[in-house]
Amino acid sequence: MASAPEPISAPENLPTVVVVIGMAGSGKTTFMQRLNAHLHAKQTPPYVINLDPAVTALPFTANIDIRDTVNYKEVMKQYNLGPNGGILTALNLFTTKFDQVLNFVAKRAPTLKHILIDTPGQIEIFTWSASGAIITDTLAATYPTVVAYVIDTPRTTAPATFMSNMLYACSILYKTKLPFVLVFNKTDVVSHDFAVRWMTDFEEFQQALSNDTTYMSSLMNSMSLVLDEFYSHLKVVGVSAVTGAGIDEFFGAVEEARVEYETRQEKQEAERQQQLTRLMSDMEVSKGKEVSLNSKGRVEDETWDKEGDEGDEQDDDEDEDDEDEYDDDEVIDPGARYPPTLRSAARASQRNQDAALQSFLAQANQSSRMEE
Ligand SMILES: Nc1nc2c(ncn2[C@@H]2O[C@H](COP(=O)(O)OP(=O)(O)O)[C@@H](O)[C@H]2O)c(=O)[nH]1
Ligand SMILES: [Mg+2]
Repeated sequence: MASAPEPISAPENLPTVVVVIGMAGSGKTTFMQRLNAHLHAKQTPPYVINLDPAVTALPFTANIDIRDTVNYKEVMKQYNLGPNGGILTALNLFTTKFDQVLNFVAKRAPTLKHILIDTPGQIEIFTWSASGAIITDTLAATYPTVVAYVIDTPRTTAPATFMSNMLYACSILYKTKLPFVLVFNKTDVVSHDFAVRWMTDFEEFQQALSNDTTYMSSLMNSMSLVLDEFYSHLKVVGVSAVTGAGIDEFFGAVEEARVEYETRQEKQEAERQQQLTRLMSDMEVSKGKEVSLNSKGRVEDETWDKEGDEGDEQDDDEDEDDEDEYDDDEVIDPGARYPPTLRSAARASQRNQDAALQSFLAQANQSSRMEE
């Protein structure tokens, strides 16, 4: 049986994982090659993982290649599947061994700055499969992980294509919940300036839409309002995987995204600690006795007297504010024997009983007077 990954060094020494995702043909693999070459030139070679079982020739050397483990064409034959089913099944089979991949990575992690991951050509095979989620989640549980969403800039110049690409990116952001860098690739063909303008200036996008007279344009009009919020969480860079333009900016954005990941982790850790402290203090308060919780899940009041023989002075004082109708002069508080959450109901019930008793006594008095 495979063993769990070995513990790794301090968090600040952990390498950043960059998961490269994007539509088929957007240039993920070429971009990977460019990143790999760039990091080699900087004397900080990355650890490279290829998760695309259908790529025929990889332009870089991968440390781990899915094709060494599964042959997707064999998978197609064996399970009688088409190409997409074959790729998906190959990825699923590979994921069953992903703990071993994590072990390999963990051994090398102390000497690394980056781990680069190329994903299958067809985006949905990675983003909408259980395997894709398992792979990103297990990596993100240990390493600072960033998604690089690669966009084919020359094919995104039409407002409708731009919008659908952004919606797809948005769905991946919410699915992975990881820091996100939008990479406008192929800027050697078309500059990504138009995209930046559309993302920062709502009116400019509206202007571009006004040339589109189809029924789609009104839908996109409202969608662009929704996406405004999404754009504010993004880091955008324009690159050319072929010429190498913008790669430094890309690594700058990855660093920012790493900081974002760490801040989020610290916040989550602080929340976990807070909950634990609260739990410990609640356990200390109750000492194994039954306690009542308020709507925030906190122990309501540790001093309530379960037996109710003697009402707790201080306790009653505290309750005065929220019991404005209640008569403070009464000697015995009917609510005192109940846990705080039930007190006002108990008091109301007692008041009803008192009123019924009063009216019964009044009637009895009247009838006895009549008899006299
Ligand atoms: N002009 C130009 N072409 C690119 C660039 N990046 C990738 N390509 C081309 O886009 C096509 C698809 O690239 P590939 O990396 O296989 O895309 P993938 O399916 O996302 O992995 C190839 O023909 C690449 O040569 C770029 O920056 N500029
Ligand atoms: Mg590829």
